[in-house]
Amino acid sequence: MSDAVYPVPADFAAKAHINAEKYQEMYAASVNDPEAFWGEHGKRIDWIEPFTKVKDTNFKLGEVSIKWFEDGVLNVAANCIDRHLPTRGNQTAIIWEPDDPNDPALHITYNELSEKVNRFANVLLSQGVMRGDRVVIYLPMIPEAAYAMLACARIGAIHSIVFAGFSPDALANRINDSEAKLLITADTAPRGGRRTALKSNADQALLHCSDKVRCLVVKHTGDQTTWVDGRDVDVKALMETASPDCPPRPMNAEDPLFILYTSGSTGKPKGVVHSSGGYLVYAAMTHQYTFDYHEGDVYWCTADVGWVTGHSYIVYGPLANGGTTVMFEGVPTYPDAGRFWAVCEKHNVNQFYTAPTAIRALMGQGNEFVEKYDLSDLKLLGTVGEPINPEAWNWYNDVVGKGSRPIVDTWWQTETGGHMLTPLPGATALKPGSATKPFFGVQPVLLEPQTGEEIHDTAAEGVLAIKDSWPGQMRSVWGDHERFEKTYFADYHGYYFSGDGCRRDADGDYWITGRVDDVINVSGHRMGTAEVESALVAHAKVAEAAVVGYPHDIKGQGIYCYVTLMNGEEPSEELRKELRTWVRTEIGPIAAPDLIQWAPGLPKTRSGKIMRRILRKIAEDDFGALGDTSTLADPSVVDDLIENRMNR
Ligand code: 6R9
Repeated sequence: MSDAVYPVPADFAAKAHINAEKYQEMYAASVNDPEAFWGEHGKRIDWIEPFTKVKDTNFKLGEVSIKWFEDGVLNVAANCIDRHLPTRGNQTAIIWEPDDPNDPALHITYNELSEKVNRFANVLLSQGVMRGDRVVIYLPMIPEAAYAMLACARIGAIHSIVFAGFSPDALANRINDSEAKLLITADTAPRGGRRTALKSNADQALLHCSDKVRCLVVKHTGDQTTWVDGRDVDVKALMETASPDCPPRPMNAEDPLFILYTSGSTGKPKGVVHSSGGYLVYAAMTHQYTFDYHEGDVYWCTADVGWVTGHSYIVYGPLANGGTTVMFEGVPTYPDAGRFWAVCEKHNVNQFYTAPTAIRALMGQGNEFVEKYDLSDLKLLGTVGEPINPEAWNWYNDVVGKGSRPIVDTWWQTETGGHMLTPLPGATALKPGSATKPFFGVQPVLLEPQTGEEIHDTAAEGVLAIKDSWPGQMRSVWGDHERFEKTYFADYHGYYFSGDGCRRDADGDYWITGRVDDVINVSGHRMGTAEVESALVAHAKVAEAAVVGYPHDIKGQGIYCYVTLMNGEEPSEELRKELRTWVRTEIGPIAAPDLIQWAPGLPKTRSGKIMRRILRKIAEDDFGALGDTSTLADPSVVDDLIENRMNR
């Protein structure tokens, strides 16, 4: 924790959309009269039929229902493209920076984006994709990913992006859960000089899906792939002959725009459903105000479109605002640890948004990688995905920002659609490690974890919940509204429960302390420990497994696995490697265990529940504070685990 406070630079405040006074005034208006506030701000996007109702939301368990602008009619793609054409058709919409810095970058204008998206949309129609159909997108960071998203939005299809780092199994599960009609993938995906065989992953996944699922393939690298006639379709070839004109389909505000699967505390990822109208209003408004985005700025978010950050802050928010957004195919350390800064210099980036894990990794490589480049166009820096430790914040501030660029630490979730707690750079004093204050319309509360009572003292700690709805909120879990209610509205009645713990200081600034459920955050990626456990126990030699997070210098949290082997199986280094590879192929490389401890037994209560609290403490090498172990069935198990712990 750090006590430093960085006031808003006066010159920044003078030019910013929102200064301190305006924040106070608008925030008060947003919570005192949400109808009036959002009725006004809902007009920031174009409506084919204007809405007459603003808000109809209910957090009561059993009746949870969230609707914004419900009788409004719009098209999201038209908002991100068509409405900009008369004034900025020749302005760059997307700057695409390839993995290999020697390959040319692309500058895609709004006119060009329009043509590509229209053609892509016509290809989707020609494949029989209709309004409301699900389309799974399994693409790397190439312009076609944005074209595919916007093409779906144009015809009213619901996209579901699966991160290109996920395994064939994970992909198949998501195709099946959403009952998708179509999969869009690419031949191979270059990243950091290596190539991932995406199409071959897709082939494997499709073995487990209905044979009606078609596969559109973007020939990106031209690498050889298998080809199934009648199922596989060359998108680029079809786009060439498709009409460049596809009228945007009028959609209701509450029609789903996309599904995005995310990890929770139980085994199966949830399909988070986002709306068209409320989501777009919220993504656009947060993008403009949090990053203080101005006409003509070049903005870069380094996330992948496979995560929610890529949805809201590479594609929908920036394009709805008529901005210029950078899309980067590569990784921060290829060809060397200066790549981010080389790209910032090359494209004159004004706002730069990344994850703490990337900052920590680059910080260890030395300042010369940053200092080589001219970063004078940078006006603002941002972070997202996990708490940022003060060392990383200070390095980001001093070395990258030269001590003069505000850093916005944005707390939000797949479920929230957009920023919830964040400084507004012209309005909010910064504190390293704090996401500071709520965005307009967001009413955070701290609840007593046991009783669920709202804590009214300013300085306090509790679980973070949100009172009342905001337009970007998720609407449901795909195909399972009951699970939506149970996950977010059952533990604490009348609130949206975030799953995060949080502290509020005497100034009313919020500090996220991390998840309070069985979700871990590895390099800013959310993972349910239960998912890793079910992958492990699916291995023939594993009898039982328990997975927890532990502090990791670069990743924030690492994956610590306690594994009990089947009778007769012998632990070995080889088996450790085998299990690691196993989990990688079951879920994907991001889920690969960091540490595997052989556990002859796991600490359990007499009723057979694994006591994760204890396992967490051992993994944190903090076993002096194990707390109450009196309910353990066999306390001697714990001594053995401590004795053989991996993280000392
Ligand atoms: C956008 C995104 C959400 C979880 C969230 C929290 C953690 C995100 C954070 C942060 C501290 C921040 N988180 N931003 N923790 N400070 N600025 O990351 O969505 O992948 O759904 O993860 O990430 O624990 O609950 P998602």
